[in-house]
Amino acid sequence: MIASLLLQYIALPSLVFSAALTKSILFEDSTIISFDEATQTPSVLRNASLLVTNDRIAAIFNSSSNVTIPPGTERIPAHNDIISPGFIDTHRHTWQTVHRTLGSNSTIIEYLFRYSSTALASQIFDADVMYYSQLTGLCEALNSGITSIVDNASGLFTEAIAKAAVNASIDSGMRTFMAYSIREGESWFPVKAQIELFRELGSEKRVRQSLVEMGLAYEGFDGGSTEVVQTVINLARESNISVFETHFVGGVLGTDNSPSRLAQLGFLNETFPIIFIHADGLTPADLTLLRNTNQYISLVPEFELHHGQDIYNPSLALDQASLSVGTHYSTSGDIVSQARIWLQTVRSWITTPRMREFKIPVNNPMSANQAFLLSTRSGGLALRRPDLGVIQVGAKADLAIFDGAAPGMLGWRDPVAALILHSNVGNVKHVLVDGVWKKRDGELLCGTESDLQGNFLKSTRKVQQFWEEMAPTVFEGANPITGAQYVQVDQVDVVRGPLNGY
Ligand SMILES: *[C@@H]1O[C@H](CO)[C@@H](O)[C@H](O)[C@H]1NC(C)=O
Ligand SMILES: *[C@@H]1O[C@H](CO)[C@@H](O)[C@H](O)[C@H]1NC(C)=O
Ligand SMILES: *[C@@H]1O[C@H](CO)[C@@H](O)[C@H](O)[C@H]1NC(C)=O
Ligand SMILES: *[C@@H]1O[C@H](CO)[C@@H](O)[C@H](O)[C@H]1NC(C)=O
Ligand SMILES: *[C@@H]1O[C@H](CO)[C@@H](O)[C@H](O)[C@H]1NC(C)=O
Ligand SMILES: *[C@@H]1O[C@H](CO)[C@@H](O)[C@H](O)[C@H]1NC(C)=O
Ligand SMILES: *[C@@H]1O[C@H](CO)[C@@H](O)[C@H](O)[C@H]1NC(C)=O
Ligand SMILES: CC(=O)N[C@H]1CO[C@H](CO)[C@@H](O)[C@@H]1O
Repeated sequence: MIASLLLQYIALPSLVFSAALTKSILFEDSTIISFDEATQTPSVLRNASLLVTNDRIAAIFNSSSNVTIPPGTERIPAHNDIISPGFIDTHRHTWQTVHRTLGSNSTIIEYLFRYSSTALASQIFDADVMYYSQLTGLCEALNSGITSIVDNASGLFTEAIAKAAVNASIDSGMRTFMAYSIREGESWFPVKAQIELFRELGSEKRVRQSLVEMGLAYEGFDGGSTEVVQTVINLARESNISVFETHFVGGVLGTDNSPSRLAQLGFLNETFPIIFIHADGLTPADLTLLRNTNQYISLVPEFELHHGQDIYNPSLALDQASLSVGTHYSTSGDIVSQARIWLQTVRSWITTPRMREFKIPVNNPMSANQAFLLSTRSGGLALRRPDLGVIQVGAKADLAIFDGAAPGMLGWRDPVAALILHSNVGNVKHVLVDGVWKKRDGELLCGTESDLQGNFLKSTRKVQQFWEEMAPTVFEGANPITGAQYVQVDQVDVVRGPLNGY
């Protein structure tokens, strides 16, 4: 199997064209994390080279193969490097970048009613704030080796703000699946106008020629009006969408857009992918539906643990799961951190109960390889894009290349373990999206056209002041959606004596 992978070489039409029409990059003599279809595991190729031609991986080979390198190919020595597929984030509210650090001790209810409230945010966001917040967030993601994002960033606020978000996504060069949300009850932006704008954006030449593909998001399957639910279903079916997303939380928080609920509405076994974000309330019936219709969930480990949400059930659906950051307003913005947190959490869930029975586990329930696949290929499968999240001939040239000689990496034997357990964002040396350099030798090539830093800082000051001046939101009594009681929990103090600050 390895041999057939190694010697993969297909005569892409572009390879026989003259050098002027093609652009090739050769990463020479490296370690490549490919994928073995037969065993469905990562396959490590050592002393191997990778040829990128235009937007695709054109060849993977070693010194014993006879591959013709197109004239004019750019040669990149990569002997100490580890070449990984770019990471895939299947859900992020990138627009919230400007809220960074504001929610360091926030609760989920405060997030829902305050920081993610588009009604509140619309009081301070304008097209500029949106553009710089969105672009900075996407640059942060590219810097960490993420090459595809499903963005829950548009269709909100106003037409100008939504357009600014799309502009930032195009300008970033991130492969973006823009899950444009249809929202009911926003007097300033009625559903009809939202749909018109969705259609307009999808038909714009500038968008069609970019790496932004339009998708849809909707949160009202369990409470929206029948009319809007049907409108959204029809819109999804008649538009050529790349993805449909919905938040499936359930439990004390409500927002129960479960696979079971969508199946009841006859909207689950569709030709496009439907991604269920969080899936905290997953039931065995939901899991069966996901498997039968091949739809995926999006795990958001760090965000959920920050708020103490119960994410045990989704851990039983890992064969239909992908990873995401959700919102980096209070968490790290890279997928490797999500993979690492998830890996160690699942390990602990499975082994701790056995140790409490005075037993000693002799095997480890989850491997670094499994975490790596969740970060890469599973995201591609969630999007029904087998050409994303893998290094194979013919796949998209979306790559994250790590410096294996960095202090925290040096000496690695297993490149997958090196990435998942030992790397940090600073070790990401090169990033390519669609064959285009987005980071090269540690230098980020994103947002270079404008004074991104200066403009982003202006936006953060404005937005931070807005939240600081707003009275804290007080939660008392019961939640209006589910009736669950609000409760105070114990606070931790690392200093002896009475609770001082926090
Ligand atoms: C090239 O790949 C083949 C197939 O995996 C392997 O047997 C061979 O040892 C490799 N050669 C070198 C020089 O790495
Ligand atoms: C890779 O190349 C090095 C020399 O650069 C050699 O020592 C090593 O055996 C090779 N590894 C494989 C797997 O062929
Ligand atoms: C390599 O391939 C080229 C053309 O595809 C051929 O002319 C050449 O003889 C081959 N070399 C070896 C060592 O097989
Ligand atoms: C975190 O909580 C402490 C104590 O309530 C408060 O002083 C601090 O401002 C909070 N930080 C944020 C970012 O809300
Ligand atoms: C988006 O970009 C286009 C093309 O550069 C520009 O004409 C338009 O004004 C921009 N819209 C916003 C809201 O920034
Ligand atoms: C549908 O969208 C994809 C990209 O998401 C595009 O490649 C394809 O051409 C579109 N098909 C039609 C009929 O517009
Ligand atoms: C989903 O739809 C396809 C195509 O119409 C059909 O073949 C398949 O049986 C359906 N699966 C389920 C679980 O309904
Ligand atoms: C911008 C934005 O947040 N859009 C949608 C994404 O998901 C939430 C649910 O958490 C929707 O309410 C938003 O409209």
